[in-house]
Amino acid sequence: MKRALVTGITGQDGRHLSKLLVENGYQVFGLIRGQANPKAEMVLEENPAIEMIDGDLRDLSSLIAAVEQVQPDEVYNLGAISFVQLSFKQAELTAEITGLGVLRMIEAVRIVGGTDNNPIRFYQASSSEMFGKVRETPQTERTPFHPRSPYGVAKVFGHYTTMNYREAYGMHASSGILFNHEGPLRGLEFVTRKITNSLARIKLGLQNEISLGNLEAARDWGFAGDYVEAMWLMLQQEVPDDYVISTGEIHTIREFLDLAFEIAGYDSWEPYVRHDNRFDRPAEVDLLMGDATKAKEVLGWTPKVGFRELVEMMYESDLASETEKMRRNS
Ligand code: NAP
Ligand code: G4F
Repeated sequence: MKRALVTGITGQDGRHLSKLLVENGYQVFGLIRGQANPKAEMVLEENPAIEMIDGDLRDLSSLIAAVEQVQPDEVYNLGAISFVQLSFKQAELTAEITGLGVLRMIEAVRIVGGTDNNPIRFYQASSSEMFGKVRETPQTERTPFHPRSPYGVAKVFGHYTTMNYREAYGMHASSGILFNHEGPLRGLEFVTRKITNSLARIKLGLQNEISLGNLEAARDWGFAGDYVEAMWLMLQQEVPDDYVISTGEIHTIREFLDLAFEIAGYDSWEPYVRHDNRFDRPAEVDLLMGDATKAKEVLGWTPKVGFRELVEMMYESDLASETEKMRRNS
């Protein structure tokens, strides 16, 4: 039975990935930070086979202890401050966790090492935010980086650290440069889930409007369940490498609103959406669009869920959960 250690197991991707790994016959260990982290229980309810290990990406000794205890075949480093807007307000903490956290995690893997025949394989959750003010469209593994937020800067550090450990120590370390991926497990702070959840609440008469920032930004949105398969495939390759994971299709926030409100049975979203400059960013990423040709050719990976299906899935899930909450409260 293969053993995997997953940081960020309580996040969107951690929940999808741990499900996939358990289905693939792995024993899964999740790194959990803090005292009595309430999200750990939620993950265990979903997936009782997971074992939780204490550790924090700010604390190298806890990471070494976790790797020593688990003796993993594979480590997936998903833990991060991942919300771009928060990274402007907590830039130092973002550098500490999203940036230096990668160095600590991969250093723990290097120190513990695994056996010569079976070295520990490492996955780093890199991001399309590294492309920022994009130099070309679509973006590939060779597109230069130009990050636009403390989060993007920290991810560039983590990306180059992973590459450096691969080159310097011959480690099996790969980075997935993942474009935005969403789904019902997405945090409510991200724009897609904020829209589908607010829309469900509007439909049920629980809220009147949605406050949003810049509606002109365009993103290449895929389904998180598809993207974690790519993470796993990267670590099954003989040779470690970096891969762009994306759909190649872009939509603006405006287009996301068009489709979501149409699915919910409204003629127009305009009466329900208000601009609030608290959601504008000091520096914006206007457009991200990935070219995942390499992932298709080498990993055999392609996304399965399309844009309409994704928006429908998120809206239907929010409508069901908000209806259930209403029923419980009445
Ligand atoms: P997410 O839902 O925000 O989850 C972040 C996870 O990081 C949570 O489990 C959180 O744990 C953990 N974490 C935060 N600080 C930590 C610390 N000090 N030590 C250990 N763990 C810590 O993020 P996601 O959407 O699943 O994304 C997973 C990874 O992929 C992140 O690195 C993100 O930056 C990257 N990424 C995401 C996307 C995307 O579109 N989703 C695209 C590209 C890259 P707590 O429960 O304790 O808070
Ligand atoms: O949903 P977002 O917050 O995602 P963003 O900034 O693209 O970052 C996500 O994807 C990255 C991959 O490219 C990940 F690395 C990162 O961890 C995260 O998962 O914002 C998307 C767009 C932005 O242009 C933002 O300005 O939506 C715009 N937006 C407009 N109004 C808003 C809002 N974003 C949020 N979160 N909330 C709003 O009210």
